Amino acid sequence: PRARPPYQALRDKMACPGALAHAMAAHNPLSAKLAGQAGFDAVWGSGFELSASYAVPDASILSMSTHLEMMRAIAATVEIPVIADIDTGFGNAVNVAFVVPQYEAAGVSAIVMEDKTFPKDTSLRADGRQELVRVAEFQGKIAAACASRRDVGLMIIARTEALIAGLGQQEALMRARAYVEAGADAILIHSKQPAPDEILAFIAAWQGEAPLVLVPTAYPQLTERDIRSLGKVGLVIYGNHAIRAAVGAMREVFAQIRRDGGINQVDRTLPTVKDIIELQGDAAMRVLEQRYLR
Ligand code: SPV
Ligand code: MG
Repeated sequence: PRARPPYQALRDKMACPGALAHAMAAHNPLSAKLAGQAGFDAVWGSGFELSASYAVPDASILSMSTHLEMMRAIAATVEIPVIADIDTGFGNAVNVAFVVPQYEAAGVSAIVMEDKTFPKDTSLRADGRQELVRVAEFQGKIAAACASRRDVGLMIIARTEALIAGLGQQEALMRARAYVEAGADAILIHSKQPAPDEILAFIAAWQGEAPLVLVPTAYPQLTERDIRSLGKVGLVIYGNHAIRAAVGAMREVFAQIRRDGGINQVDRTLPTVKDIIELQGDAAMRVLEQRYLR
């Protein structure tokens, strides 16, 4: 049994001035385990990554159950907190009130819900359909999320897509403040501008009502050191680097095997089978064998 719920470490780090928590995206328990081994503070249960791993668009195509069951499998595998990307909350405030306890029971430490209409379109695509729900409607969804959690330690992170939708900084700030008022523990402010200017302007104007969360995919030049120096940001999420790494690695190896007409050349460049067996949790299984097989 765990002495402290996993959300506590995330909450503590996000609340600590000068500290910055970091989360790596994962699309399955193995990628989550590798993120933990690399030293990330948390796993980002990315809808984009899971959609990509099913080779479907990140546009509310996968069902809630598919995502929920993956979060359950990840949370059962890793010790670090899991931050679930629940997109728009799979419906209205009533749906959210049923969804949140299920994610909580699956063992996640935080949920991130965005203010787009259902079905959503992915944020980083050029010319995506980006339509937001009314502010009051989303406040209701946040309030429903907060009220339906069994443990108030579960973090409810509200995400505004105002900048992604091209609505400007005033709209983004107004929405972010309204969402904190409705009970959000933190605000994820997303941008797809290739320079961090609009994010930096938002952070400068933010009065620090709640910690901010950034996903710097579009503006990778902003490093953790830069972000820490700004204060106000409690968490940085690397949103799709597990699936991109996997795609790049598989492409390269598959192509080489076709080029070489066999696995003779690639074999020594790959992680060993022994390495994979260890990642599968073989050591723990052998302990069970020793202890209980009679
Ligand atoms: C995700 O990883 O699913 C996200 C981040 O929500 S983004 O793809 O940038 O919208
Ligand atoms: Mg997403």
